[in-house]
Amino acid sequence: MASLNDISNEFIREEIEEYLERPDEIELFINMFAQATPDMQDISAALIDGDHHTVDDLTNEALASGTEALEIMDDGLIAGMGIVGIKFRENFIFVPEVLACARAMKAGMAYIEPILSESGIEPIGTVIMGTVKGDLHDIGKNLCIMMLRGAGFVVYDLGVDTSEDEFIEAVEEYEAPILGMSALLTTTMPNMGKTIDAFIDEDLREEVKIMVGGAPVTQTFADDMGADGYGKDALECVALAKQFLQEEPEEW
Ligand code: B12
Repeated sequence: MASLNDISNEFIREEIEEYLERPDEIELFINMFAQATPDMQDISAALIDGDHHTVDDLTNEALASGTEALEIMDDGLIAGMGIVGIKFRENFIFVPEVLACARAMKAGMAYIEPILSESGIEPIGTVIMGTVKGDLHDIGKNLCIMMLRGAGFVVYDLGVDTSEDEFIEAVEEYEAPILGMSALLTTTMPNMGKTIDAFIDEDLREEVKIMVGGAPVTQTFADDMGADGYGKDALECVALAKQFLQEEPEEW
């Protein structure tokens, strides 16, 4: 196991010492940042600080110096957002600060997205993605979309606060064989199940494979509501979508 001193960035060391209390989370984040390069730690630090200008500059510089887009996304942006999430959960920071961090994350993602989407491969399938009704969280969904596009999927993004009818209309309009739903709130998670029920009511459930995700969602929850798959991160989202292509649902 790594120790705090294995993290070169002083700001991140202080953040871990000051705001993390659970031993499992302390260990997780020390290990995560200790294996990240100093440049990636700097990106995380700027993101945690809500400094979108610095995230913008550092992401640009890291790409120019040859760092892989995926490494920047995982070790820089997502790692930093993990600390932000804990500080928010424990009421050390509030919505305005989190929004500043989300803006910083978006500044970095603006460079990453075109690279991950630019694979130039033939489209392999169509996916509809959206955050469910009542839920405005879209960072994770957008990461999934970025990775799906990078893997060759055509993705229609319905955005946030998406109603059952909007999901159904999009699946019908684009004859999409795959639907992905995201939820970050325990109060909005049931809307995934309601959407699945709405597909059943419309006699469309057999036409589409449905995957779900978002921090509070679990495999058990996904199974209980009748989803075809659950993914814990953007890589699993892509793996699921590819797996669904192998098991093509009924033709439109
Ligand atoms: C950023 C954030 C916000 C931002 C959202 C900005 C934005 N544009 O998204 C703002 C400030 C607006 C916000 C608002 C609120 N938030 Co908020 N937010 C967060 C925070 C800190 C980070 C979420 C995030 O972006 N994570 C990073 C991404 C990369 O992770 P992710 O979303 O989980 O996505 C990954 C996977 O889950 C998966 N995935 C995601 N979707 C999908 C879909 C599919 C199909 C698949 C396969 C995989 C998949 O892949 C993604 C990439 O790896 C979380 C804390 C946390 N730990 O999650 C709280 C959190 C989700 N928020 C919370 C709360 C309470 C709120 C508010 C109600 C606060 C308030 N009082 O107003 C409001 C709700 C607004 C609303 N109606 O939605 C709570 C939810 C608690 C609960 N049990 O329900 C959390 C957990 C914080 C906490 N208190 O602990 N929030």
